[in-house]
Amino acid sequence: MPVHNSEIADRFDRLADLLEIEGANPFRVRAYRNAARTVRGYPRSMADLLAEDVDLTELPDIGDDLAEKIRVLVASGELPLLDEVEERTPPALSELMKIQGLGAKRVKALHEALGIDSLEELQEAVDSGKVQEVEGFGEKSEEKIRRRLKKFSGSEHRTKLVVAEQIATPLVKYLHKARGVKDIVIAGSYRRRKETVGDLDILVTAGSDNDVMAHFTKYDEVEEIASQGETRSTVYLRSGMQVDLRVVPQVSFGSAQHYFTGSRDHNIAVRKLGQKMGYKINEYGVFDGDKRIAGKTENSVYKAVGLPLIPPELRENHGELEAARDGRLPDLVTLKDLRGNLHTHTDATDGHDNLRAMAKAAQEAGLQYLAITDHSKHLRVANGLDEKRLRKQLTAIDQLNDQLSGLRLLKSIEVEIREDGKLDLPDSVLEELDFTLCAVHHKFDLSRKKQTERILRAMDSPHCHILAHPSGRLINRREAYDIDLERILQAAAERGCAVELNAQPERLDLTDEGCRMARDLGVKVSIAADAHSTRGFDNLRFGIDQARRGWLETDDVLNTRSLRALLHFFNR
Ligand code: DGT
Ligand code: CA
Ligand code: CA
Repeated sequence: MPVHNSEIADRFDRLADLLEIEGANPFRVRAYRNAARTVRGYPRSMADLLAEDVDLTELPDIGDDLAEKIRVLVASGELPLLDEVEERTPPALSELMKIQGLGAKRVKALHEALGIDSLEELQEAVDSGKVQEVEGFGEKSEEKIRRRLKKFSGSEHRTKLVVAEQIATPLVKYLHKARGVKDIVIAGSYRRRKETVGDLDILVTAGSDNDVMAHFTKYDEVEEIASQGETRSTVYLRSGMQVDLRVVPQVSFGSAQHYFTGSRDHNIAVRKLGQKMGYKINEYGVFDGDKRIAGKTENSVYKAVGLPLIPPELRENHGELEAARDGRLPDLVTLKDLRGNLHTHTDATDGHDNLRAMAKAAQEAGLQYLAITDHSKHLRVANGLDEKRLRKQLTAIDQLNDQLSGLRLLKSIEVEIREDGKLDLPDSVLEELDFTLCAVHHKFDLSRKKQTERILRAMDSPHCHILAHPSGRLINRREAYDIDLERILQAAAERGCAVELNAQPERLDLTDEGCRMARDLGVKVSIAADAHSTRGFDNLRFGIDQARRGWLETDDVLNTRSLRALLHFFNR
């Protein structure tokens, strides 16, 4: 039974949590967390790589010891060190650490003072006001924990799209082997390319003599069969993911796709439109009385209600029906439209590969320009560049540009925005760059007012061309810092500053709504891989998904421009 990347990553994260509670060496803790991140985000499964004899130490953050642990995990499903550490830690403490802001120390303090061992007990303690009486906690921190507990219970069971893909892809491949299968579509939020999905909704068409359901429930990864019927079954996989599978008749395939892609609100709005025309619309078809007038294709469903096909990413009932009716549907940006990438790290800071390797990978990804944006000096953990090291890199870029054809390297830096809004490097060196990418990586807990002003001040600098990952959130892991995004985007529009849609699948920052706000305010968006290795350019497709959910067209996206037009934009 193959072990999923997400399972391996979860074990490493858990090990890191437990070690942290024990007060282990922080570098050791961080090593496991970094490894977890690498494995979780990796586009291919560790099991496949090992089967192909790939040396895992070539992956970022994976040394000999971790490579060996992964090998044992894949071979046996065991991580013996984790078992050892589990045995000596009080149970359920690591569960508590998933509440943001409750690090190992505070979990330990709550455990020792109140005997809290579980989320339920923590909730009770918060409800009865006991937490604020513990030394080191107060009314404010109790309130914070209360809010986070609430959020936590909501986000816990949603899976990041990239992880859902890793789970869905082999399943679909397996389903294709069932007898009599014709088409397979993953519908639901997955098809709408939402940043997280609650469960997978799979639709299959098949001949009458098929064994789809029996085949499905026999899948290796199935942990529990919640229900099994002739046309519908629900299972839970070992990853925890729920999968609903339906076998639908060919004549209804379009209607089923439409219905199960959702969203629910979009469906209801389409059904109302149909009702006005005297039609009944459901997952089996569009009916005029008893007569089925559409349903074989999705196109036929929309056509029946007088609309063009609406792309799945827009189906949230956020104005897409009106836009379709008025012929104003956006011509959504596609991956092919991207000509370059404006956020890249090399091994000069926290990237894994050198300048030349990154350039080569960008060429292979079909890009025409690539901006090198290593970190600046304030970010010591990432070995940020000071003026001297940056200048050295600029010379290296000049030299490499002389040798390259078809790709132009752009000089830039991901410069830290300090707490007071000043940029982390002097103007004299920023002036030498093609453009500057500005970012917040510390002091996340400023008040909304202060945080917003900090960023506005940074944007006052003539050197702030793009604001990187504007909210700082990490999906399911770290909340956005508190900012007035609308005000920031308005200021960006006034100053001709662009904002980034960071395409790392755990960031996707701007959100879909943020993209739409940027578009409405006329702010250009840079869809950026934030590549930390040669494989990082694959992130761009997740950025495109999110951008499409945010209604972005080619012209709204900065890095669809030709090099010339791009440089012109930076010379505003
Ligand atoms: P998720 O799984 O929470 O990420 O979100 P969805 O959109 O995949 O929702 P899910 O799995 O509950 O249902 C899949 C689709 O089925 C949903 O997008 C629309 C359709 N659907 C489910 N329940 C209803 C309903 O009560 N009315 C209508 N019209 N459609 C529904
Ligand atoms: Ca779903
Ligand atoms: Ca479902």
